[in-house]
Amino acid sequence: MAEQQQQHDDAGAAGTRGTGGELHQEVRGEVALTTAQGIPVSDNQNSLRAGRRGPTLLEDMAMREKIFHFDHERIPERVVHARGYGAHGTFTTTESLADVTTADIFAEVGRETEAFVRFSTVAGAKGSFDLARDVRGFAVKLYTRQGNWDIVGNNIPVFFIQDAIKFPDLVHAVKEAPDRAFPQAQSAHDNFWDFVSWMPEAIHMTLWQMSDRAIPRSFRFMEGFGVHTFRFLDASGKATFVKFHWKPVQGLQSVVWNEAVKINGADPDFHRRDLWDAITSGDFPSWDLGVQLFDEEFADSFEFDVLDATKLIPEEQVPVRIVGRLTLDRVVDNDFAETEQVAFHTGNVPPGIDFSEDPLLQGRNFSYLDTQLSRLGSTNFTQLPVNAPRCPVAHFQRDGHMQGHVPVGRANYEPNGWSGAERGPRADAASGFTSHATPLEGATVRERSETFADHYSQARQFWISQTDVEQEHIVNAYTFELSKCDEESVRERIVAHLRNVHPDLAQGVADGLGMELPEPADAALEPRTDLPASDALSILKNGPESFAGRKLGILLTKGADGAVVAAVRDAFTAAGATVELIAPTRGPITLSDGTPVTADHAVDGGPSVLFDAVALLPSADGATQLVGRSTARDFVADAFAHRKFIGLGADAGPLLVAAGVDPDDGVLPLDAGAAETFLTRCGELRFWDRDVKP
Ligand code: HDE
Repeated sequence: MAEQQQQHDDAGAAGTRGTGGELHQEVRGEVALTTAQGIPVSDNQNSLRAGRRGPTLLEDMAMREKIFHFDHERIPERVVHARGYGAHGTFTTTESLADVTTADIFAEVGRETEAFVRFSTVAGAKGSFDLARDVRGFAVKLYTRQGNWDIVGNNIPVFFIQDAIKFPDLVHAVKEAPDRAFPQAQSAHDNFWDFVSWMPEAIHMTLWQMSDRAIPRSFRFMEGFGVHTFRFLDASGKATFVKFHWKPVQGLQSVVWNEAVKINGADPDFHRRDLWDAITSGDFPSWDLGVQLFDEEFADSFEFDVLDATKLIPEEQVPVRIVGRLTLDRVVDNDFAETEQVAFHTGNVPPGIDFSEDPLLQGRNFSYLDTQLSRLGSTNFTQLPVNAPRCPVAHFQRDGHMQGHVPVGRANYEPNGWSGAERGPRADAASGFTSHATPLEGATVRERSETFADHYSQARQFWISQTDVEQEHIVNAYTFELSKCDEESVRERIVAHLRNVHPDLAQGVADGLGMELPEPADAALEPRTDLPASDALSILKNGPESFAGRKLGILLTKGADGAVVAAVRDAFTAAGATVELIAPTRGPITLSDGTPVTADHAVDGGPSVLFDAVALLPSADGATQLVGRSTARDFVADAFAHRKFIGLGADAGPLLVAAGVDPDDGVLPLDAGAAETFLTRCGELRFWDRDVKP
């Protein structure tokens, strides 16, 4: 048998990576099926039984082992952020920060650091849909040469609560109600808004959550934020405060709510499929890492407390300095082994980076390590390939469930009198992790500083920073969510808070709900009205500059004009966009010039919500045929209602009429010569001037 063994081929289809079992047995040139113990299996179809029609024998160890393992395949899902999607990449330092931090990752320009990222929704279960209106997790693990650094952030720069002690209440409130076990993956229900209505500190975050930030078009088109204030430490121990930002090179983009609802039905995996498709097609998404650096003096003079995670520091006040770029260029080999088992922890910071006293961050530093034990079942989860540091690891932590290391030598304690290999590692004050020498004072109290008391001013600042379209979406979102609350008092208490944010917002929501304006809620501190608008807070002011990375859907039929289809396809593909074809059936069809094409979607399974813009290029006969199909009419009506650009082929007119669409300047005549113009207009992504109410 030994001769038949071969070295494990990492790329082998049935292979395993990095878990021992590196040797495969071979049979007739193929990898031999074995049990987990390596015993070759002779038959994987029939269990061992007493006679052809007799009972199965307990002695069938191959079957027992197989079913035993299957029975225990699942592990507890994350208590929040259960639904997520991960990818590998590289972080490249583009600016040295050696003047403010000893962190090795920022020591020199050009340094490359391996990275793993997991994006997620917060409230939904692991199997929930991608386009829930929700905050997105944006967790980054950087395998630095001084150990793992995790920036466990979100796509929104502030949070609902100021103190970690409220986190279980917040999460209980937003998740499905415990008695009825619904609703799933959404905040549009009484429990969530009831909780918020008693927690004015949450109001600022709900403005972000009701904005289109909570329905991103893709993980690729959203920002990430470390949220809390951290510290950088230089060699002398001097601290500089820092906030972390990830800025998508692809620009920001969201969908509209009516579209999100339909995407969840058409493709519940919309976001994960998007990331998978982009990376596997070589269109690697990137984010610039930016830092906002400031000192104690700024912190003392700033209008809000930099330890309060319900506040941000406007970029106009402290500019974001770009110091590196993260590029995701490899999908995982195995979702469970990598994305499900990856364990992030805010406490994972290398020397040169330190925490602040933010009470939310302090609570997180306890929670993340703790949760991994119930999720991954052993303190040895750091040995899993996705969690293992890429730098050497040397410590005296020993044993525990599923210990995969085999430590050698006699010493498992320190200090010891052994020498050489027996002696083991030693701590070093010069190169080891050090904490900032923060002067602290005061008696033990359960009190919050009054510098945390202003709950509305930044909410107002966010509101006035939005474009009209974005404000309209925020009003609609609050109206939708509160209309799902059966308790009138909940609706009233929320609108009472909104009165402290902005009169237009409160009035818009009250009108949408058909209620009288309640009295404003009592405010701990009088809301300020002097904070200026900040353009960085708007999505539409920070959109992309082209259609690159976006998707065009071409609805066509047999006999469609081959020259136009080719011109549009070539123009969009050359610009870095993806083009997909939608036809009455998936089977091959022939275009007018005899070109055979195979559709990517049948029209019933390829609604326009899956695309950023659409072109209608049926033949005259085809248009007549499509007019009779409700899904084709919906394709057009939805694209129009979602304010998408529509390219209109010479014979597509009847389809517009059937969809009830009255063409405007966002519906562009499309022939072979107009492909480039259409592409340029599509770069604006939406025709926001269109006067429609989806
Ligand atoms: Fe988390 N959070 N969180 N959180 N969080 C978790 O850790 C927690 C908070 C965030 O893709 C859990 O491994 C507490 C803020 C992300 O694996 C848990 C508090 C921010 C992820 C946990 C917060 C986040 C988590 C669940 C209040 C943005 C997914 C499973 C003090 C800055 C990471 C797990 C991944 C996951 C606790 C608040 C981001 C239970 C106690 C604020 C992106 O440990």
